[in-house]
Amino acid sequence: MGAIVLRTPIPGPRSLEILRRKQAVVPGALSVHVPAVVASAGGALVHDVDGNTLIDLSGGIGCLNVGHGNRAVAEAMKAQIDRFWHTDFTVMPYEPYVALAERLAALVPGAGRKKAAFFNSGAEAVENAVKFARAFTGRPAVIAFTGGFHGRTLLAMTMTSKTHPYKAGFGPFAPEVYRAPYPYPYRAAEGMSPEACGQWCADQFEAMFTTTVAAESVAAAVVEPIQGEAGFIVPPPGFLPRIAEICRRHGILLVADEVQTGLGRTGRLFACEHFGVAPDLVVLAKSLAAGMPLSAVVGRADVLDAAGDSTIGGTYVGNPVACAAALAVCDEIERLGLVQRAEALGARIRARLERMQDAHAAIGEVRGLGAMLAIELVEDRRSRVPAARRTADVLRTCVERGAVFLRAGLHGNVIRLLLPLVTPDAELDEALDVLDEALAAGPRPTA
Ligand code: PLZ
Repeated sequence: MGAIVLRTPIPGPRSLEILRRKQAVVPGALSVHVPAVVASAGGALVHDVDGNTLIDLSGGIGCLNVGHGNRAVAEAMKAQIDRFWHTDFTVMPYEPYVALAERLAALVPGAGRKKAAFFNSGAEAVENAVKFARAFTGRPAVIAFTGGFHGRTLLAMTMTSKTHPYKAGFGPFAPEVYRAPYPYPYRAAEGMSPEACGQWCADQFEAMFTTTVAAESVAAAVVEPIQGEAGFIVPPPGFLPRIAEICRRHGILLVADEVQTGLGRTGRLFACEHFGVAPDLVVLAKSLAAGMPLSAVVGRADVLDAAGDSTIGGTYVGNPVACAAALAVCDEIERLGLVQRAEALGARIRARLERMQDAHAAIGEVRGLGAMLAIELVEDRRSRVPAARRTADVLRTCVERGAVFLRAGLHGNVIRLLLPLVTPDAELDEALDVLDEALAAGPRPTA
C-alpha cells in the first residue's frame, strides 16, 4: 500500500465548502494550485480536511528541506515561545538572532569576516541586500537577469523578469534596474553550445557598461546561481565565475539570491559552491526557517557595516521564534545529512525522469542540480514550442491522483520538484509513478 490515500475526489466536500468561503472573502488574485484544504502535515505528506493524504513534492515552494512538521524545529519554536516571542531586535536584542548570525556567517562561502542581518521574506532580504550594496558602493544601479525572480515588492518585482503574472499592470517600476541575459542553453540559438551560450551572456553583461549603464554607477549584480521560477535553469560552468570576475574588476558587488537554491537543495549547502564562486552577499529565505517567515542577508562584514546607524530594520525582522527555528534547521541539515541526501535523491529522480523522457515525447529536457530537478514540456522536440496547456493538465491530473508538483518556467511549461529532503524513496517513487501516468494520460479533451 502506498502513502497516497484518496477517500474523496480532490477537492472533497469539506475542502469545497472552505474554498467557497474563501472565494467570498479572499481576493481572487490569491488563486490556489491544490484545491485541498490542509488539516495537518508530516515529512512529505499532507493530510486534507476530507481525510485524503497527498505526497507533497512542492514543499511549500521549497521551504521544507527538513520536512513538514519536523520535530526538532517544532520543539525549538515551542521552547522559544515559552520564553518570549517578540521584542524587536533593535529595541531589545536576543541571543537566537546573534547565534544564527554566527552560524550563517561561518557557513556561507568566501574568506574574510562575515556578518548577517535578518528579515521576513525573500523579497525583503533582496531589497535590503541592494540597500547594503548601495550604502557600500555609493552607487545607485542594480543589474538583474532575464528570467530572474526576486519577489513581489516594488524593487524586487522590478528586478523580477517575467511579465505575467508578476509585473503587468503593476508599474511604474523602481528606477535604476538594468537587465542582462542569463544563459538558457535549451533555448539558445541553434547549434550554440551551452558553454558558448554562457560566454555570450557574460560578454553581453560586460557590454552593458558601454551601451546601457556606466559600470561606476552599478552597485550590485543580483543573480540566482540556478534560476528557480524561470524553470530550474542551470548556467554553464563558466558563466558565474566570469560574472564574478567582471564584477570584481568594476567594483560591483555580486549578490547571490539563494532563496530557492540554498540550504542543501542542490547537493551543496549553497548552489554557488557548484561554480566555485564566493559572492559578496548571499540572500536566504524559504528553507532557512522551514517556512517560518525569516530571510537573511549574509556576507562581507565591510559591506554590511557600510549602512549607517538605524538605516536597516523593521518591526518583525529576525523574529526570535523564526531564529530558533532556523538554528534547529541548521542542526537538522547536519544531523540528517540532508546535503548528501539531496544528492542521492537527485540521482534517483534524474534517473527516473530520464526514463520518462524516453517514454514521453513531450519531455524536451530534464535538468537541474542535486534534488533541484525539473522537466520542460514541449509540443515537439524539434520545434521546442512550449507546451504550457499540457503542463497545466499534467499537474492537475497529478493533484487529482494525490501528488503535488509545481509549475515553473518563463513559458509556464516546466514541472519542478522542490521536495522535502527527508522524503523516503518509496514516497518519491510513488509520486513519480503518478507523474509518469499523468504524462501518459495524454492531452485532456477541451471542454
Ligand atoms: N528569490 C530566488 O524563488 C520566491 C515565489 C512565490 P518571498 N519564490 C517563490 C510567488 O509566487 O510569489 C523567491 C525566489 C527567489 C526571491 C524570492 C522571493 O521570496 O519570500 O516570496 O518574498
